[in-house]
Amino acid sequence: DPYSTDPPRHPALVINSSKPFNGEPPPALLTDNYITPSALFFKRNHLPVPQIDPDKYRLQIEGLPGGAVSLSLEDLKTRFPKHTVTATLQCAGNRRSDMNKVKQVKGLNWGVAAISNATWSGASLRDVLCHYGFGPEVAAKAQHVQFEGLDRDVTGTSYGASIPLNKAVSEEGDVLLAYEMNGEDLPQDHGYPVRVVVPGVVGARNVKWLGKIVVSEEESQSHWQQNDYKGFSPSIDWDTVDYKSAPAIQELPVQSAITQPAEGAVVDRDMEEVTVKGYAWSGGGREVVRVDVSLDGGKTWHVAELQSGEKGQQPAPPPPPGRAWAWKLWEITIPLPEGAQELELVCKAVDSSYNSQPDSMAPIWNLRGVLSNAWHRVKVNVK
Ligand code: MTE
Ligand code: MO
Repeated sequence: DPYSTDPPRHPALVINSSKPFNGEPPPALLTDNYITPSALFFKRNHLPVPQIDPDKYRLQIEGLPGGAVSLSLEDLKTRFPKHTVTATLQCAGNRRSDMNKVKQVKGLNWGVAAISNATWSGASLRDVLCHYGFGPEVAAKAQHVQFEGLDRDVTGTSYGASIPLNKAVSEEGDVLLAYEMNGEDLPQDHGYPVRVVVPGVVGARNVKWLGKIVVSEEESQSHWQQNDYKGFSPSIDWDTVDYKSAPAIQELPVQSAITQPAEGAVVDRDMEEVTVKGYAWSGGGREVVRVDVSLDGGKTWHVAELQSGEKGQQPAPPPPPGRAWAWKLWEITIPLPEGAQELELVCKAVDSSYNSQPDSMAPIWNLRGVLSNAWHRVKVNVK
């Protein structure tokens, strides 16, 4: 069993698949912390977790003028300054279960918690590439930076993905070769000893157990770059889909979800009010500027209070424009409408480009169930 050496996991995780391991925290736990504890951070593995000896670990870099480079973990830690970034990771399939309710899609049936927020530290990818010869001549030719993981399937193929070169080398891109998560060595499930953190970009490009970086004219040819993680029209089915016709997902659209109360929960009428909590985030460094919450299915709205730090602590300083990589938690307490027996709670977020979420899933339905970001709706009973 290639999974027998997988690490132990937190028992609270809701398991979507155990081999490979895919799990998410219960929604109410997710928003208890601004920085998700690593043990509760959602885990999305396509393959067995590789066992990597840190003393033997090498990171190969190809496609730079000086020829191939091979770095040890020690090299990465000592030759380059350590940068720290707080960034939210979201799987392309987060909230797939809501899309599944419209019509069956293919993929893991994620709830609302295939998203988490952590503080990552490591070398800046830009620093490393520039140190080994990245410059205008390379930029004139290359357009992508490919990443290969050290996890392999039975045929020996490893997980792979790529990002646009601009994102990789821009000073404002904040892409990390991370060796720490929340102030500790990366946990095994999250890519020990090194993973790429591409803030603002879909989880799938944040390659774990990083073995190789290739600066190239082409995108990664991996299955996960070419034939997965792309969006299509609702009318496209498995007979008509042409994966070449759509671009690989990079930046994600604006997203929000309610984490409390849960679907079907009972709200006590005597309390005379209800508290609703959740998270909101947008891709590409666009900051969430507002979250609207409704108790009546979207007829009337209330503006939630946004939180960007642990509760009761000093909020994080506002990020520079275009570099809002971390989510916002939000909360609001609203008086119960008189006589209401059932409430349809709804949330929707607005980002700094004034993008907002679509009101329903059907028009954004796609066969793989990705980019599932319609208004989140939760029904509760008042008793
Ligand atoms: N990297 C490798 N090497 N193997 C993987 O299976 N899964 C990707 C990405 N990087 C994956 C990977 C996907 S689809 C997501 S959503 C994120 O890792 C999940 O990261 P996490 O497990 O740290 O939450
Ligand atoms: Mo993912």
